[in-house]
Amino acid sequence: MQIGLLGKANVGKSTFFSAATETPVQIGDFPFTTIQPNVGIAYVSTTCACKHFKINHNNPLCVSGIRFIPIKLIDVAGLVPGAHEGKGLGNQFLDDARQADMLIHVVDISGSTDLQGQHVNVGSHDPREDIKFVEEEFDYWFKQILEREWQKLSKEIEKKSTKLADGITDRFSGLGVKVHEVHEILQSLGLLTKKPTEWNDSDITKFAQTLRKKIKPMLIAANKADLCKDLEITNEIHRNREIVNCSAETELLLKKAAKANLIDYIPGNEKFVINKNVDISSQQKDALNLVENVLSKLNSTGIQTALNSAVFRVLKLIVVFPVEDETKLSNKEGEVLPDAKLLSENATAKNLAETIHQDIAKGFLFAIDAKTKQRIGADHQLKNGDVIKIVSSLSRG
Ligand SMILES: Nc1nc2c(ncn2[C@@H]2O[C@H](COP(=O)(O)OP(=O)(O)O)[C@@H](O)[C@H]2O)c(=O)[nH]1
Ligand SMILES: [Mg+2]
Repeated sequence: MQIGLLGKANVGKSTFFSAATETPVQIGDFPFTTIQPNVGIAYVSTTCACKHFKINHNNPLCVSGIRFIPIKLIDVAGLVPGAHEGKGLGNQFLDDARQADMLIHVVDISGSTDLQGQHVNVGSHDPREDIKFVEEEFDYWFKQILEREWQKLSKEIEKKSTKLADGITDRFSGLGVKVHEVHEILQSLGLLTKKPTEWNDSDITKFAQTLRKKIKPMLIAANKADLCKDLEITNEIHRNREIVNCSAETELLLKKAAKANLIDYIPGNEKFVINKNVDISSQQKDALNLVENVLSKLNSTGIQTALNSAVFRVLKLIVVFPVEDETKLSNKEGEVLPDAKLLSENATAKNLAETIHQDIAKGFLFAIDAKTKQRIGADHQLKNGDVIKIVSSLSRG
Protein backbone atom coordinates (compact mmCIF):
# COMPACT_ATOMS: atom_id res chain seq x y z
CA MET A 1 0.00 0.00 0.00
CA GLN A 2 1.51 3.29 -1.07
CA ILE A 3 0.00 6.73 -1.02
CA GLY A 4 1.58 9.61 -2.92
CA LEU A 5 1.28 13.14 -1.53
CA LEU A 6 1.27 15.84 -4.16
CA GLY A 7 0.43 19.46 -4.73
CA LYS A 8 2.00 22.77 -5.71
CA ALA A 9 4.69 24.44 -3.58
CA ASN A 10 4.01 25.69 -0.03
CA VAL A 11 0.61 24.09 0.53
CA GLY A 12 1.99 21.99 3.39
CA LYS A 13 2.98 18.67 1.77
CA SER A 14 6.15 18.28 3.82
CA THR A 15 4.32 19.29 6.99
CA PHE A 16 1.61 16.71 6.22
CA PHE A 17 4.33 14.12 5.52
CA SER A 18 6.15 14.85 8.80
CA ALA A 19 2.92 14.92 10.80
CA ALA A 20 1.73 11.62 9.32
CA THR A 21 5.05 9.81 9.70
CA GLU A 22 5.95 11.15 13.14
CA THR A 23 5.30 8.48 15.75
CA PRO A 24 4.33 9.55 19.25
CA VAL A 25 5.70 7.30 21.98
CA GLN A 26 2.33 5.59 22.45
CA ILE A 27 2.59 3.99 19.01
CA GLY A 28 6.06 2.74 19.84
CA ASP A 29 9.22 2.89 17.83
CA PHE A 30 8.09 1.13 14.74
CA PRO A 31 11.06 0.36 12.48
CA PHE A 32 11.79 2.16 9.20
CA THR A 33 9.66 5.22 9.88
CA THR A 34 11.63 7.13 7.30
CA ILE A 35 12.94 5.01 4.46
CA GLN A 36 14.24 7.83 2.26
CA PRO A 37 13.91 11.55 2.82
CA ASN A 38 10.60 11.54 0.98
CA VAL A 39 9.37 8.03 1.80
CA GLY A 40 8.01 7.18 5.22
CA ILE A 41 5.61 5.00 7.15
CA ALA A 42 2.24 6.46 8.09
CA TYR A 43 -0.68 4.65 9.69
CA VAL A 44 -4.36 4.17 9.00
CA SER A 45 -6.52 3.42 12.01
CA THR A 46 -9.44 1.08 12.59
CA THR A 47 -11.17 -0.68 15.48
CA CYS A 48 -8.93 -3.51 16.71
CA ALA A 49 -10.50 -6.98 16.90
CA CYS A 50 -9.59 -7.01 20.61
CA LYS A 51 -12.73 -4.88 21.15
CA HIS A 52 -14.97 -7.60 19.70
CA PHE A 53 -13.45 -10.23 21.99
CA LYS A 54 -13.30 -7.79 24.92
CA ILE A 55 -9.69 -8.67 25.65
CA ASN A 56 -6.57 -6.71 26.50
CA HIS A 57 -3.38 -7.36 24.60
CA ASN A 58 0.04 -5.88 24.33
CA ASN A 59 0.65 -4.67 20.83
CA PRO A 60 2.44 -1.38 20.20
CA LEU A 61 0.12 -0.74 17.25
CA CYS A 62 -3.06 -1.08 19.35
CA VAL A 63 -3.75 2.00 21.44
CA SER A 64 -6.87 1.71 23.63
CA GLY A 65 -8.54 -0.58 21.08
CA ILE A 66 -7.60 1.58 18.08
CA ARG A 67 -5.42 -0.38 15.72
CA PHE A 68 -2.81 1.40 13.62
CA ILE A 69 -1.80 -0.23 10.34
CA PRO A 70 1.38 0.87 8.53
CA ILE A 71 1.25 2.13 4.96
CA LYS A 72 3.90 3.77 2.81
CA LEU A 73 3.66 7.51 2.24
CA ILE A 74 5.63 9.27 -0.51
CA ASP A 75 6.11 13.04 -0.63
CA VAL A 76 6.04 13.45 -4.41
CA ALA A 77 7.90 16.66 -5.09
CA GLY A 78 8.04 18.76 -8.20
CA LEU A 79 4.53 18.98 -9.52
CA VAL A 80 4.33 22.14 -11.63
CA PRO A 81 2.08 22.96 -14.57
CA GLY A 82 3.68 21.24 -17.56
CA ALA A 83 5.20 18.36 -15.56
CA HIS A 84 3.94 15.94 -18.24
CA GLU A 85 6.23 17.80 -20.70
CA GLY A 86 9.18 17.32 -18.35
CA LYS A 87 8.94 20.74 -16.62
CA GLY A 88 9.99 20.97 -12.96
CA LEU A 89 11.19 17.55 -11.84
CA GLY A 90 8.97 16.13 -14.61
CA ASN A 91 10.09 12.54 -14.95
CA GLN A 92 11.03 11.97 -11.34
CA PHE A 93 7.61 13.22 -10.36
CA LEU A 94 5.95 10.77 -12.69
CA ASP A 95 8.15 7.90 -11.49
CA ASP A 96 7.11 8.51 -7.88
CA ALA A 97 3.47 8.92 -8.84
CA ARG A 98 3.60 5.73 -10.88
CA GLN A 99 4.31 3.67 -7.75
CA ALA A 100 1.41 5.06 -5.73
CA ASP A 101 -1.86 3.15 -5.34
CA MET A 102 -3.60 6.44 -4.83
CA LEU A 103 -2.84 10.11 -4.39
CA ILE A 104 -3.60 12.66 -1.74
CA HIS A 105 -3.65 16.09 -3.32
CA VAL A 106 -2.75 18.64 -0.66
CA VAL A 107 -4.30 22.04 -1.39
CA ASP A 108 -4.17 25.28 0.58
CA ILE A 109 -7.90 25.60 1.17
CA SER A 110 -7.42 28.97 2.87
CA GLY A 111 -6.37 30.41 -0.50
CA SER A 112 -3.23 32.01 0.89
CA THR A 113 -0.80 30.56 -1.68
CA ASP A 114 -0.91 31.49 -5.38
CA LEU A 115 -0.30 29.02 -8.24
CA GLN A 116 3.48 29.61 -8.03
CA GLY A 117 3.44 28.90 -4.30
CA GLN A 118 3.92 32.54 -3.22
CA HIS A 119 2.26 33.74 -0.04
CA VAL A 120 -0.85 35.90 -0.61
CA ASN A 121 -3.68 37.09 1.65
CA VAL A 122 -6.13 34.47 2.91
CA GLY A 123 -8.93 34.00 0.39
CA SER A 124 -7.20 35.65 -2.56
CA HIS A 125 -6.42 32.46 -4.49
CA ASP A 126 -9.13 29.98 -5.49
CA PRO A 127 -8.00 26.44 -4.51
CA ARG A 128 -10.35 25.01 -7.15
CA GLU A 129 -7.83 26.21 -9.74
CA ASP A 130 -5.21 23.95 -8.12
CA ILE A 131 -7.54 20.97 -8.24
CA LYS A 132 -8.17 21.65 -11.93
CA PHE A 133 -4.46 22.00 -12.73
CA VAL A 134 -3.45 18.80 -10.96
CA GLU A 135 -6.22 16.72 -12.50
CA GLU A 136 -5.42 18.11 -15.96
CA GLU A 137 -1.72 17.42 -15.52
CA PHE A 138 -2.51 13.77 -14.83
CA ASP A 139 -5.01 13.55 -17.66
CA TYR A 140 -2.38 14.91 -20.09
CA TRP A 141 0.09 12.35 -18.86
CA PHE A 142 -2.33 9.48 -19.49
CA LYS A 143 -3.40 10.94 -22.82
CA GLN A 144 0.20 11.24 -23.98
CA ILE A 145 0.94 7.60 -23.25
CA LEU A 146 -1.95 6.68 -25.52
CA GLU A 147 -1.26 9.22 -28.29
CA ARG A 148 2.41 8.35 -28.54
CA GLU A 149 1.54 4.93 -29.90
CA TRP A 150 -1.87 5.53 -31.35
CA GLN A 151 -0.90 5.22 -35.04
CA LYS A 152 1.04 2.03 -34.48
CA LEU A 153 -1.74 0.61 -32.32
CA SER A 154 -4.44 1.50 -34.87
CA LYS A 155 -2.52 -0.37 -37.57
CA GLU A 156 -2.06 -3.45 -35.41
CA ILE A 157 -5.75 -3.51 -34.64
CA GLU A 158 -6.69 -2.96 -38.29
CA LYS A 159 -4.54 -5.99 -39.19
CA LYS A 160 -6.24 -7.86 -36.34
CA SER A 161 -2.86 -8.76 -34.82
CA THR A 162 -3.91 -7.09 -31.54
CA LYS A 163 -7.24 -6.67 -29.77
CA LEU A 164 -8.14 -3.11 -28.75
CA ALA A 165 -8.27 -3.70 -24.97
CA ASP A 166 -5.06 -5.80 -25.04
CA GLY A 167 -3.19 -3.21 -27.08
CA ILE A 168 -4.18 -0.35 -24.78
CA THR A 169 -3.43 -2.35 -21.63
CA ASP A 170 0.00 -3.10 -23.00
CA ARG A 171 0.73 0.64 -23.38
CA PHE A 172 -0.17 1.23 -19.74
CA SER A 173 1.61 -1.83 -18.33
CA GLY A 174 4.05 0.39 -16.42
CA LEU A 175 1.11 1.69 -14.42
CA GLY A 176 -0.20 -1.76 -13.54
CA VAL A 177 -3.39 -1.37 -15.57
CA LYS A 178 -5.37 -4.60 -16.02
CA VAL A 179 -7.11 -5.65 -19.21
CA HIS A 180 -10.54 -6.03 -17.58
CA GLU A 181 -10.31 -2.44 -16.36
CA VAL A 182 -9.57 -1.18 -19.88
CA HIS A 183 -12.38 -3.34 -21.23
CA GLU A 184 -14.89 -1.94 -18.73
CA ILE A 185 -13.93 1.66 -19.54
CA LEU A 186 -14.13 1.08 -23.30
CA GLN A 187 -17.57 -0.42 -22.79
CA SER A 188 -18.83 2.39 -20.55
CA LEU A 189 -17.71 5.00 -23.09
CA GLY A 190 -19.16 3.08 -26.05
CA LEU A 191 -15.71 2.75 -27.61
CA LEU A 192 -15.47 -1.03 -27.69
CA THR A 193 -16.78 -1.26 -31.25
CA LYS A 194 -15.34 1.99 -32.59
CA LYS A 195 -12.30 1.53 -34.84
CA PRO A 196 -9.19 3.26 -33.44
CA THR A 197 -8.76 5.05 -36.79
CA GLU A 198 -12.15 6.65 -36.16
CA TRP A 199 -11.45 7.81 -32.60
CA ASN A 200 -11.37 11.60 -32.37
CA ASP A 201 -9.46 13.73 -29.90
CA SER A 202 -12.38 13.85 -27.51
CA ASP A 203 -12.60 10.03 -27.44
CA ILE A 204 -8.92 9.82 -26.47
CA THR A 205 -9.32 12.55 -23.84
CA LYS A 206 -12.37 10.92 -22.27
CA PHE A 207 -10.70 7.53 -22.20
CA ALA A 208 -7.53 8.98 -20.61
CA GLN A 209 -9.58 10.83 -17.97
CA THR A 210 -11.67 7.81 -17.02
CA LEU A 211 -8.62 5.55 -16.83
CA ARG A 212 -6.73 8.10 -14.71
CA LYS A 213 -9.57 8.31 -12.20
CA LYS A 214 -9.65 4.53 -11.94
CA ILE A 215 -5.88 3.93 -11.74
CA LYS A 216 -4.83 6.94 -9.66
CA PRO A 217 -7.83 7.83 -7.49
CA MET A 218 -7.39 11.09 -5.64
CA LEU A 219 -8.41 12.47 -2.28
CA ILE A 220 -8.09 16.16 -1.59
CA ALA A 221 -6.57 17.22 1.72
CA ALA A 222 -7.97 20.71 2.34
CA ASN A 223 -4.95 21.86 4.34
CA LYS A 224 -4.52 25.10 6.31
CA ALA A 225 -8.24 24.82 7.14
CA ASP A 226 -7.25 26.45 10.46
CA LEU A 227 -6.82 29.73 8.56
CA CYS A 228 -10.26 29.63 6.91
CA LYS A 229 -13.00 31.96 8.09
CA ASP A 230 -15.56 29.33 7.21
CA LEU A 231 -15.40 25.96 5.52
CA GLU A 232 -18.07 26.57 2.87
CA ILE A 233 -15.63 25.99 0.01
CA THR A 234 -14.84 22.47 1.24
CA ASN A 235 -18.55 21.66 1.35
CA GLU A 236 -18.91 22.87 -2.19
CA ILE A 237 -15.96 20.82 -3.51
CA HIS A 238 -17.30 17.84 -1.54
CA ARG A 239 -20.32 17.66 -3.86
CA ASN A 240 -18.32 15.81 -6.49
CA ARG A 241 -14.95 14.96 -4.91
CA GLU A 242 -13.54 13.26 -1.82
CA ILE A 243 -12.14 16.04 0.37
CA VAL A 244 -11.13 16.28 4.05
CA ASN A 245 -10.38 19.44 6.04
CA CYS A 246 -6.89 19.32 7.56
CA SER A 247 -4.39 21.24 9.60
CA ALA A 248 -1.06 19.50 9.13
CA GLU A 249 0.73 22.05 11.27
CA THR A 250 -1.59 21.34 14.21
CA GLU A 251 -1.12 17.58 13.86
CA LEU A 252 2.66 17.96 13.77
CA LEU A 253 2.57 20.06 16.92
CA LEU A 254 0.39 17.49 18.71
CA LYS A 255 2.61 14.59 17.69
CA LYS A 256 5.71 16.43 18.89
CA ALA A 257 4.08 17.36 22.20
CA ALA A 258 3.02 13.73 22.66
CA LYS A 259 6.52 12.52 21.83
CA ALA A 260 7.94 14.91 24.42
CA ASN A 261 5.48 13.42 26.94
CA LEU A 262 3.72 16.75 27.47
CA ILE A 263 0.34 15.44 26.37
CA ASP A 264 -1.58 12.25 25.74
CA TYR A 265 -2.86 12.27 22.17
CA ILE A 266 -4.21 9.49 19.98
CA PRO A 267 -3.96 10.54 16.31
CA GLY A 268 -7.42 11.18 14.91
CA ASN A 269 -8.91 12.20 18.24
CA GLU A 270 -10.63 15.52 18.73
CA LYS A 271 -9.04 15.92 22.17
CA PHE A 272 -5.71 15.69 23.92
CA VAL A 273 -4.91 15.63 27.62
CA ILE A 274 -2.07 17.56 29.22
CA ASN A 275 -0.05 15.12 31.31
CA LYS A 276 0.05 15.59 35.04
CA ASN A 277 3.38 16.27 36.71
CA VAL A 278 4.97 17.91 33.68
CA ASP A 279 6.30 21.43 33.53
CA ILE A 280 4.71 23.31 30.69
CA SER A 281 6.08 26.73 29.80
CA SER A 282 3.64 29.57 29.21
CA GLN A 283 4.71 29.51 25.56
CA GLN A 284 3.81 25.83 25.26
CA LYS A 285 0.54 26.50 27.06
CA ASP A 286 -0.32 29.22 24.52
CA ALA A 287 0.49 26.92 21.62
CA LEU A 288 -1.74 24.19 23.08
CA ASN A 289 -4.55 26.71 23.52
CA LEU A 290 -4.32 27.55 19.81
CA VAL A 291 -4.38 23.84 19.03
CA GLU A 292 -7.53 23.48 21.11
CA ASN A 293 -9.22 26.23 19.08
CA VAL A 294 -8.31 24.49 15.82
CA LEU A 295 -9.58 21.14 17.11
CA SER A 296 -12.92 22.61 18.17
CA LYS A 297 -13.29 24.20 14.73
CA LEU A 298 -12.28 21.14 12.65
CA ASN A 299 -13.24 18.31 15.08
CA SER A 300 -9.82 16.75 14.51
CA THR A 301 -6.67 17.84 12.68
CA GLY A 302 -7.93 15.79 9.72
CA ILE A 303 -4.61 14.07 9.00
CA GLN A 304 -5.77 10.69 10.32
CA THR A 305 -9.19 11.19 8.69
CA ALA A 306 -7.52 11.92 5.35
CA LEU A 307 -5.36 8.77 5.51
CA ASN A 308 -8.31 6.65 6.65
CA SER A 309 -10.59 8.08 3.95
CA ALA A 310 -7.95 7.39 1.30
CA VAL A 311 -7.66 3.73 2.28
CA PHE A 312 -11.17 2.86 3.46
CA ARG A 313 -13.45 5.18 1.46
CA VAL A 314 -11.61 5.73 -1.80
CA LEU A 315 -9.71 2.43 -2.16
CA LYS A 316 -12.41 0.62 -0.13
CA LEU A 317 -9.90 -1.72 1.54
CA ILE A 318 -10.85 -3.93 4.49
CA VAL A 319 -8.82 -5.02 7.53
CA VAL A 320 -8.38 -8.70 8.38
CA PHE A 321 -6.49 -10.13 11.39
CA PRO A 322 -4.67 -13.40 10.59
CA VAL A 323 -3.95 -15.68 13.58
CA GLU A 324 -2.34 -19.11 13.94
CA ASP A 325 -4.34 -20.19 16.99
CA GLU A 326 -8.02 -19.32 16.67
CA THR A 327 -8.81 -19.97 20.34
CA LYS A 328 -5.97 -17.89 21.77
CA LEU A 329 -6.14 -15.44 18.81
CA SER A 330 -2.36 -15.60 18.68
CA ASN A 331 0.62 -16.54 16.57
CA LYS A 332 3.13 -19.28 17.53
CA GLU A 333 4.97 -16.88 19.80
CA GLY A 334 1.78 -16.28 21.76
CA GLU A 335 1.35 -12.67 20.60
CA VAL A 336 -2.36 -11.87 20.56
CA LEU A 337 -3.75 -10.38 17.31
CA PRO A 338 -0.19 -9.84 16.06
CA ASP A 339 -1.05 -8.65 12.59
CA ALA A 340 -3.63 -6.61 10.68
CA LYS A 341 -3.72 -6.84 6.88
CA LEU A 342 -5.24 -4.45 4.38
CA LEU A 343 -7.05 -6.36 1.65
CA SER A 344 -9.27 -5.41 -1.28
CA GLU A 345 -12.99 -5.39 -0.53
CA ASN A 346 -13.66 -8.64 -2.39
CA ALA A 347 -10.66 -10.56 -1.03
CA THR A 348 -11.10 -14.25 -0.25
CA ALA A 349 -9.58 -16.52 2.42
CA LYS A 350 -7.12 -17.72 -0.24
CA ASN A 351 -6.10 -14.11 -0.99
CA LEU A 352 -5.34 -13.62 2.70
CA ALA A 353 -3.15 -16.76 2.61
CA GLU A 354 -1.27 -15.27 -0.38
CA THR A 355 -0.42 -12.15 1.61
CA ILE A 356 1.09 -14.33 4.37
CA HIS A 357 3.16 -16.68 2.22
CA GLN A 358 2.89 -18.26 -1.24
CA ASP A 359 3.46 -21.75 0.24
CA ILE A 360 0.62 -21.31 2.73
CA ALA A 361 -1.61 -20.37 -0.17
CA LYS A 362 -0.37 -23.30 -2.26
CA GLY A 363 -1.18 -25.82 0.47
CA PHE A 364 -4.45 -24.10 1.49
CA LEU A 365 -6.86 -26.64 3.01
CA PHE A 366 -9.48 -24.47 4.73
CA ALA A 367 -9.72 -21.51 7.08
CA ILE A 368 -11.48 -20.83 10.38
CA ASP A 369 -13.38 -17.67 11.20
CA ALA A 370 -12.33 -17.04 14.83
CA LYS A 371 -15.45 -14.97 15.57
CA THR A 372 -17.97 -17.63 14.48
CA LYS A 373 -15.62 -20.66 14.86
CA GLN A 374 -16.85 -21.80 11.45
CA ARG A 375 -14.81 -23.41 8.72
CA ILE A 376 -14.60 -21.42 5.52
CA GLY A 377 -13.35 -22.36 2.07
CA ALA A 378 -10.73 -20.80 -0.22
CA ASP A 379 -13.29 -18.70 -2.13
CA HIS A 380 -15.07 -17.41 0.96
CA GLN A 381 -15.24 -13.61 0.79
CA LEU A 382 -13.78 -11.92 3.86
CA LYS A 383 -15.36 -9.01 5.74
CA ASN A 384 -13.83 -6.02 7.45
CA GLY A 385 -12.73 -6.98 10.98
CA ASP A 386 -12.54 -10.73 10.35
CA VAL A 387 -10.09 -12.78 12.44
CA ILE A 388 -8.94 -15.75 10.38
CA LYS A 389 -6.81 -18.83 10.87
CA ILE A 390 -5.53 -20.48 7.69
CA VAL A 391 -5.01 -24.23 7.75
CA SER A 392 -2.46 -25.29 5.14
CA SER A 393 -0.62 -28.50 4.29
CA LEU A 394 2.54 -26.45 3.73
CA SER A 395 4.26 -24.14 6.17
CA ARG A 396 5.96 -20.93 5.17
CA GLY A 397 9.40 -21.13 3.59
N1 LIG B 1 -1.66 27.69 9.04
C1 LIG B 1 -1.13 26.59 8.57
N2 LIG B 1 0.09 26.60 7.99
C2 LIG B 1 0.59 25.45 7.52
C3 LIG B 1 -0.12 24.23 7.63
N3 LIG B 1 0.64 23.25 7.08
C4 LIG B 1 1.78 23.83 6.65
N4 LIG B 1 1.76 25.16 6.90
C5 LIG B 1 2.84 26.14 6.61
O1 LIG B 1 2.93 26.29 5.18
C6 LIG B 1 4.30 26.51 4.80
C7 LIG B 1 4.71 25.53 3.72
O2 LIG B 1 4.72 24.22 4.30
P1 LIG B 1 5.52 23.00 3.63
O3 LIG B 1 5.11 21.78 4.38
O4 LIG B 1 6.96 23.29 3.55
O5 LIG B 1 4.89 23.02 2.14
P2 LIG B 1 5.31 22.18 0.83
O6 LIG B 1 6.11 23.10 -0.04
O7 LIG B 1 4.00 21.87 0.16
O8 LIG B 1 6.05 20.97 1.24
C8 LIG B 1 5.11 26.41 6.07
O9 LIG B 1 5.35 27.71 6.55
C9 LIG B 1 4.21 25.63 7.02
O10 LIG B 1 4.46 25.93 8.38
C10 LIG B 1 -1.40 24.24 8.26
O11 LIG B 1 -2.08 23.22 8.41
N5 LIG B 1 -1.86 25.44 8.70
MG1 LIG C 1 7.98 20.28 0.66
